[in-house]
Amino acid sequence: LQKRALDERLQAETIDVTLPGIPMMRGGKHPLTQISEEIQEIFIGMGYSVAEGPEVELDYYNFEALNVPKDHPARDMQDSFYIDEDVLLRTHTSPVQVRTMERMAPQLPVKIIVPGKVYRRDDDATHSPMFHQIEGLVVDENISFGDLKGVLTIFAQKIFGEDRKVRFRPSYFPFTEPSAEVDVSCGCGGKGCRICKGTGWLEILGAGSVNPKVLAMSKYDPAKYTGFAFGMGIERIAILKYGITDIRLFYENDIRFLRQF
Ligand code: 2U9
Repeated sequence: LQKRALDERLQAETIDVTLPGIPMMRGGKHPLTQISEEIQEIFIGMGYSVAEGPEVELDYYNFEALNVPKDHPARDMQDSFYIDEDVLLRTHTSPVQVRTMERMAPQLPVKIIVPGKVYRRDDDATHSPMFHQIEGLVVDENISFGDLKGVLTIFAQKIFGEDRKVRFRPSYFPFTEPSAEVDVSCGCGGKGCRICKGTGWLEILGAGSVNPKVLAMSKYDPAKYTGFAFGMGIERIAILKYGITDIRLFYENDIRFLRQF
């Protein structure tokens, strides 16, 4: 009886080991990770080191040390999420540059890029309460605005294409003086398209010479040293590079979007 039961079970539970298996879906890097790594590689190739720091920051490092005191109107554009009076979610990665300068002074050169998450009270098709930035900082003897132009021209051409042009428009940031918004020429060649909204230019980042007040607060003598800094949103670079229409697509994890990259 036992043998018969076993034989019956063996018959019933036969597995056809020649049937094809269930294919596994292969994962890939998120488009923001891909772009971030691509940007980092470009600057690493020009001799920059990568620095990182906390996302929960002191008001001092996020604002005060960057020449944005408590009553400064620039705070309106970077409204944050406060933990208490002195602690907040960082609104840019700039506090990491300040921390790095404090730690390194008086060593030279400071030549870093800082990737990471940042937080602002913003929420629509082109703004998210959390987004990603890469900022850069160079401090040394004889650093000029010309050096900044050279570095950012190489960067724009490596990310968007060697045939692209860049243009610098005067702007204002409390931490840089003079300051500029930087545009790259559009892939449509100036004919005007959906991505450049007919202008032929795409705004890709902000930059400038480091404000001497900021250098002094972080222990570098502005009479001896100069520097430049720049900042960009990684989402914005990806949106312009791929013609993406809504920033929220990056965070919804819809496989139909993600598998296109
Ligand atoms: C130090 C000194 C100067 C960083 C800079 C910008 C210009 C800038 C924006 C681009 C789009 C932020 O993501 S965004 O909204 N950033 O335009 N950022 S200069 O300047 C610094 C940083 C640190 C010590």
